[in-house]
Amino acid sequence: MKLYYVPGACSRVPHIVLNELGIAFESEKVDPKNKIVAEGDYVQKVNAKGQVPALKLDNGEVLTETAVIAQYLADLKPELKLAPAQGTFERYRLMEWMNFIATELHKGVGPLWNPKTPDEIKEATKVNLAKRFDYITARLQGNQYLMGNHYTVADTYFYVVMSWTKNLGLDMSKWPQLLALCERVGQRPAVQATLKKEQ
Ligand SMILES: N[C@@H](CCC(=O)N[C@@H](CS)C(=O)NCC(=O)O)C(=O)O
Repeated sequence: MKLYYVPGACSRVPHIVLNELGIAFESEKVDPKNKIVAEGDYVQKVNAKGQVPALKLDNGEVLTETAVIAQYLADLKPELKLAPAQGTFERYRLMEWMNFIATELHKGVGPLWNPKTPDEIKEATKVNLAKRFDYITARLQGNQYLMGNHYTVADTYFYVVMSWTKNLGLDMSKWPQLLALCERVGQRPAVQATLKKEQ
């Protein structure tokens, strides 16, 4: 199994999950500019979407989409409970979080990355994000993690997206519970190992 990643990008999510599993895997850094990898052109040979993450399985299949790869990996070692068992209602709760993070947060911060985004759009984006942060804060009340008191891949995804907020000029001091969650996740050995590798 091989993970294609860009340091600090959303591909850090499956990278952390792979380290959580403690299984052997290969990884290759993709240069976001030329997108050339060992096989040749990344877009032609690995992921036609041109994005990371991509996970190449031992049978040659390539899986994409952060939320899906993270769950695929979690299911390889169900005993770690990084995702509730498939078919349970709790699994749909996890999928609800994964979809929310992917669409509202991961893609929600998108306009802030683009230097050409007009200031009023940036401000509207920040107002929208603030509503999402308020919502998550309310959901977190009394809980250590998004799914309750057990760490799951939703927390991994949330942690990675939140790690971009500083660079995006988002002041997170209004949401101390979210910062505390990120702090908790950041202390995990698998996260530390991933940060070291991606440096
Ligand atoms: N829908 C994809 C989006 C992946 C994505 O946005 N990847 C970014 C890095 S965080 C990327 O590769 N951007 C470079 C590009 O789009 O060319 C997912 O959820 O995995």
